[in-house]
Amino acid sequence: MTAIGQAVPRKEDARLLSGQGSYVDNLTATGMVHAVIVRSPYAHAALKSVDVSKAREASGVVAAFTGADLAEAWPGGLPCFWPVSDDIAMVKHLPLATDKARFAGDGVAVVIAETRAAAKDAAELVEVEYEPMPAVTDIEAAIADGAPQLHDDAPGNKAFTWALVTGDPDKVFADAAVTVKERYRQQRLIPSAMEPRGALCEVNAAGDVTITTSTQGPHIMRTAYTLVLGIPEAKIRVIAPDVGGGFGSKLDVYAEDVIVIAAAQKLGRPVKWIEERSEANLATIHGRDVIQEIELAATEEGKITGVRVRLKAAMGAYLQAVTPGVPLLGAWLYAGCYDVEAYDFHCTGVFTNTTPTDAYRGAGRPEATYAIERAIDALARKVGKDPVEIRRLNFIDSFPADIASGLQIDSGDYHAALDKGLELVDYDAVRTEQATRREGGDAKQIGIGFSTYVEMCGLAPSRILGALRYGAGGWESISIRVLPTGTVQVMSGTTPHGQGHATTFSQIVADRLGVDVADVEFLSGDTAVVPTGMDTYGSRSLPVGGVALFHASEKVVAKARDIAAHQLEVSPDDLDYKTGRFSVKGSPDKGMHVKEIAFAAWAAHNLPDGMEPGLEASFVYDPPNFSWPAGCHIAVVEVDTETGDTRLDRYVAVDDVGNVINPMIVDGQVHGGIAQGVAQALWEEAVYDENGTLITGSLLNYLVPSAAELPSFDLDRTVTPSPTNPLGVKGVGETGTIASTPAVVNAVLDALAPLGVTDIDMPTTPERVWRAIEEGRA
Ligand code: MCN
Repeated sequence: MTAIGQAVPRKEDARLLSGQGSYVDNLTATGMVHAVIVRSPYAHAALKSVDVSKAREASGVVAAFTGADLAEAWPGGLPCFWPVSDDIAMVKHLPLATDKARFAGDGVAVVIAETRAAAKDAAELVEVEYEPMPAVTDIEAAIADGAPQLHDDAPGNKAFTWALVTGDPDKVFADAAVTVKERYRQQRLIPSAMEPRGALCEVNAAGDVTITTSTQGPHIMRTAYTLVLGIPEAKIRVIAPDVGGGFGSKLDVYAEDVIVIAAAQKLGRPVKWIEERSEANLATIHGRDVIQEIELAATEEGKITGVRVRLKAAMGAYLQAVTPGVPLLGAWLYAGCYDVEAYDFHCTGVFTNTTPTDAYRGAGRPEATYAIERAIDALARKVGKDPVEIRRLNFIDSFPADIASGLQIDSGDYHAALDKGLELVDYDAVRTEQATRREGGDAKQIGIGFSTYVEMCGLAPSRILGALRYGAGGWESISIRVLPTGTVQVMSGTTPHGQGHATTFSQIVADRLGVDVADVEFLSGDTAVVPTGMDTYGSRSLPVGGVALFHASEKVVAKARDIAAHQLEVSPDDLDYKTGRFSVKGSPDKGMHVKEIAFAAWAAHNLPDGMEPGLEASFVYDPPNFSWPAGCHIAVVEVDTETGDTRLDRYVAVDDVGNVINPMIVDGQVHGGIAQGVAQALWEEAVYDENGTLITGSLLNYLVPSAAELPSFDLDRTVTPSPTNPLGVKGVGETGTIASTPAVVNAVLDALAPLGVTDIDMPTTPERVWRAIEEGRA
């Protein structure tokens, strides 16, 4: 039985589910002290003075530092790796502010004490003289005349402009029989990983720095810490222990990590910082916060010919690691899975007095998918077509497909996914039930909404990243070593934070080398064990790292073939290979298993002349293209038209992620993704008051759904293997989040259609639904 494609139970679960995980806050070190950050309560305020002298004298306090005290440690401040355009304002971002605070939560001092409680108490004694300034949290207000200015070197709060234009959009729009123009607001979201961030830094007498941090990117962090703090890369070890979720938010180079390193260097003692939940809401990056204008040009029947998009994207107060690049990750997808001639995308990045934004699950692609999937429904209404019919009319249906925005989709079958979705949801029955309720004038109306999405993941071909000015490559590196007894070590550059890599990567090796999944040891997340890698984001681990693993396995098989041929005294070409065993062609009983070959390679008693002992190989894989998952998501909602209360009744998802390594893990990824996308549609929203204070500062007022709020999902798949990699796989980590949000909002609007409602902002809270109904009736 081949290991690939099996629902192998997750190897990591016995340990994690029995509470034996080891997260940063479980760790301790001899002589360890605790850091607490003093944060600005003001969204915008000049720092007249920061006085830590009283805090320094408090009981249990070891040290207290202002930004000025540590300024020499980080001369250039925190990095942004994605200067997307010539006009970008690469504003300085210091780990501890010295001139002014630019968002509520900006750090201004750090207090370090023997216990966390003592540090927290002493933090209250830090005296900061703030001169509050007017703050601006709204994107359009920030670029209006007379708005408060965040940075001297970003006039008008403009961070950058960026455009992608193909074909002749002006002509296409001038010639269009029909156009629709819509405006959407992507609300601000808080990533809310189960484990908040945390870091523990130890520095030994030789100046070697070991930082254990809750990160998705230990390798990127090591390079970043070198760039920020000037410590040679060879003297920094970064360990990502068990990491309790990230959703993109743990990919950043955060102030607190840099602060604990600088403090540990100064004090010669291990320093730990653990984020509280309310701090996580304030100081870990936020997602989305974009205003979208989308215009479609179409024929009378509704065949789309052109797409025009104008985006205004909030950066927040500073540029974090890839903040300006997030809109670009969606820039190619505003025509969705539809065949169009002309494309016109413009984006403006805007600074506001808010927590910096950055990549949050889907990063740019949920925004694009939301805009096109809502706009195509608007077009369907205008030309009088059913949402299913209009999608079919516009689907790209020949692959590989060169799309209007300039890239190439590897493979797909969009009709097949839609067909399956319609069957699963029983479309006709839902429409019949809807008609009955509408005719009966029921208070509770139902709506059905579609999202036929395509996304680009598996980040990314390095030369495309280079063309887009991203600061790093998109390759992935992996090594495998077959130990003398035949167990296999995998040293992976990508590191999991909930995705089950230990299991799926073991399946890939087990399949190629004919060993048990249990015989594979998966190592990752420690730069001393795995020195190179590009880490985990953009649903890349399988389509980039997993493919590197496949190629490394092939190298091992090739070497094993040479050893087997030598020992069996035949030519390598005279050997057949099947799941771990070489056999002599025509004499199947005569053969050797990879396990025996591993021992022979280790003992090295009888190897071909000049061959290196050992059975191991490395591979660095740079993908030739993104991978392009697609599918059809369908939501059925029930809306109480008297109260505005909306309930998600049913959810059908048919995804195509190419070949699947582990269907259970893939389903789990889709489940989590859908939950997050539905949450954006129905519940989650980060809200600031007019002074820039975050009102949704805790989980009491920021509604992250639990299983109880969600129905059981009906999942299915279609499979069009990716032709660009030998495993035929595409990523799955973000598909659910990318697809689900517009399906739900389209369903809400479908339910309200007879009441004259054609637009609603997210989240579609009962109040918003009720108001939309009132306005529709007016
Ligand atoms: N897989 C598979 N067959 C496929 C595709 C994937 O078996 N055709 C498996 C992979 O081998 C891997 C998992 O599914 O075990 C996810 O793979 P992939 O799509 O490559 O995504 P990554 O591992 O690179 O994970 C990143 C992705 C992103 S970008 C976010 S955000 C996200 C996500 O994963 N954050 C998560 N899923 C998350 N899941 C958890 N529990 N926590 C998070 O923070």
